[in-house]
Amino acid sequence: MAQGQGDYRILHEAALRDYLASVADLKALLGSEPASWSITEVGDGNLNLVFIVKGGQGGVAVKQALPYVRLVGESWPLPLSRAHYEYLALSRQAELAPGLVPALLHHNEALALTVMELLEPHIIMRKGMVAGSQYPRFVDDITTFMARTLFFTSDLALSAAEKKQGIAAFAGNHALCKITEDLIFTDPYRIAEQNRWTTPYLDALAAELRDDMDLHVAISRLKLKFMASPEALLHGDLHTGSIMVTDGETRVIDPEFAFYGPMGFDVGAVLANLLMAYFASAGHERSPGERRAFEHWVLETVEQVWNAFARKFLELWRAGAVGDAYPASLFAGETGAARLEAERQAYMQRLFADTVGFAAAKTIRRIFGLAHNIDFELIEDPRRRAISEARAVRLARMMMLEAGAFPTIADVTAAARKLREWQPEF
Ligand code: SR1
Ligand code: MG
Repeated sequence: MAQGQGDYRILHEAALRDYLASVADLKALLGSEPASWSITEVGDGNLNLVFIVKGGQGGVAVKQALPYVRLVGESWPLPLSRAHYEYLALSRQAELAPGLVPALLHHNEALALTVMELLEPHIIMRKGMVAGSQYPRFVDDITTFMARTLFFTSDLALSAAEKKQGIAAFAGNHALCKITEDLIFTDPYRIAEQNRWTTPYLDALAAELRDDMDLHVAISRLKLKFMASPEALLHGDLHTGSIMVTDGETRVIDPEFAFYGPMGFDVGAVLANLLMAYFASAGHERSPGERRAFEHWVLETVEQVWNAFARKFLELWRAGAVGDAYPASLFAGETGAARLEAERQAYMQRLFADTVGFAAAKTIRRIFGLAHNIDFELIEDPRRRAISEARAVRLARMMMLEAGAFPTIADVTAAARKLREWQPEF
């Protein structure tokens, strides 16, 4: 049956039960009588409804886009088409990074609804990190995910025509890009109704962000790069709330912000959220030094994420760059091979600089913008929270303004380690 936009309705529990029961494969997968299925709404993100449905045989996760931003309400409409782009991105990521995204079971375009494999006993990585848990598989999995999804959707691996078709397929997701353009690259640096921060401790810092023209130039350069550099298919919102983990598995979820953008935006998102978890950790301590082992692991992970990502990306490039960029015919012989290798190194150096800048932007938005994260929010004492946040912001400002001071990832972790001991005066 053809389904148009008019067929959209929000499926709450009863309607969802009827809908799932009407899809033969899902009914069989869940097993038992539909009336006995348990249906629980578990969405704690900012945009959508998410249900866990369990039957006698099995379970599924169901995600439905709302026609507005859940966090704010109906006053902020948002296109349902984001469910289409999420489905498209998940399908592509499943091809490129098998086993690292949830399996897709069903999609209904008109209902903006997707049914996926139920990830159990996985938890949202951010929640695990607030509790101080370490994830041994994370580095290898997330770097495989990023290296493969970014490399294979770039001009290094695709023909110019394929690449442009990819850009076109995601170009309509501009409303989600606009959220990022506003909430990450603009609002934290100006008076905006929806901004918030830990007041009164961070009031002065918030005012500084609004007055600092060097910072305004730096964030605007990053914004332009985000808007005008379709290097590869990005996840677009790759924070630790978009990653589900167990000790042995990692799954990347929620790519509704997917579009063709600068690679450093995804890599920077991962690093920023690890660094925020690091700074927040002091606020979760019940006794001094209690979480040192966890904090050591987080900084080690920051270093390993960049190093393993860069290694894997370069391996893919060296092994089979059949894209239209850097034509093999221009790099023949020993001299050509040496020049191409030097160029690869230079490319990674530029990507690292982008990554550092985007990581800084992703940090500042979580402390002064609309959407915060539980790493900091769950620190109950506002002064302790502000201390952790001020340390993260100080590092972020340095990363944005003094890019030259961070030629390697070890320079970032060294600065973070030092700032962990800094006591802001408030
Ligand atoms: C209004 S949406 C706020 C944020 O939630 C998503 O997770 C994205 O990070 C977005 O910026
Ligand atoms: Mg999300």
